[in-house]
Amino acid sequence: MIENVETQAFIQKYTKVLNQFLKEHLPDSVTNLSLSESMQYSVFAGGKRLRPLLLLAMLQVSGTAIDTNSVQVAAALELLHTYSLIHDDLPAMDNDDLRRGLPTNHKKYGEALAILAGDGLLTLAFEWIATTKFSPKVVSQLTYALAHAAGPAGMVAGQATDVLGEGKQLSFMQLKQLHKQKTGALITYTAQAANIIATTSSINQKYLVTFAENFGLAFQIYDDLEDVLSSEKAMGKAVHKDAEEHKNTYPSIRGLTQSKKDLMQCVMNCREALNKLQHNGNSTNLLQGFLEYFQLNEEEK
Ligand code: GRG
Repeated sequence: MIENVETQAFIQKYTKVLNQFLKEHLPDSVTNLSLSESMQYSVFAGGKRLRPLLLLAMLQVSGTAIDTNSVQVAAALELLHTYSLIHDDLPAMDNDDLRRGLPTNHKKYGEALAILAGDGLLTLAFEWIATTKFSPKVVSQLTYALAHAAGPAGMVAGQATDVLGEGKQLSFMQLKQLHKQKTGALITYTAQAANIIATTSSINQKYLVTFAENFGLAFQIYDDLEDVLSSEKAMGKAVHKDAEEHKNTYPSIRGLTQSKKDLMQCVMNCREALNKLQHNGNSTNLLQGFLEYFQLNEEEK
């Protein structure tokens, strides 16, 4: 899907590194076999590893060598992301039977174990950050930023607004805030974490954050658009659910044409942030490649 050769090679290399890290360390971190199976099921169900890859790519762009400690933080972020999807799919939330073309965790293991698998992944993410060999200062900054992004001032707050807003029409500003928190906060963390870990001062950190903020919003608008435009087969999950469930989405509030323009604006903001980094002497081609994710195919344009 991604044609940028540098980005493609990076994704290929580090997806392997991340998967290997997860395979080596996840089973040892869980002492109950059924819980372990349920956690591993969702972690290895075919996720793109987008957030950890972005974090590692940002480190590379900032001129910091990627070592095992950074991979451990990136893998922790994937654990946390996986928890959010397991809980999001539960009957009390989105009530989804399919994710990535496979039965959702609660469909396969039952609701109790799915809730516990999510709880386990969330807490283990913080354990993995705490046990890196980074300095206590870096560990504490990484921990605070992740708790803030994922918790009740970030992703959990966004999810609450989403669940409680079903059937009620949110204003555009409220929708933007919801998306920023529910999906954007964890993606913005990739830049915050890279800035905390970075050992060089060669990068203007605020542009990396601007890139990630716009990437996060673009990611959710794209997902909203795909729910309207794509088929169930292509998505690996049920589609057209947002409209059926009267969910607050970009297409429902902004309309299809304006949503596509909003998506393009976010992508342009990402490009602008990268251009500013480029002016400061950083090679940003690797991150440019990640923007190809937002291309709509011919029928969707
Ligand atoms: C349950 C507290 C709690 C939060 C859930 C992120 C989230 C909050 C819900 C997901 C809702 C959703 C489907 C949003 C669309 C964008 C999105 C986060 C898609 C899934 O992320 P990908 O595409 O997943 O990175 P993969 O399958 O690649 O891991």
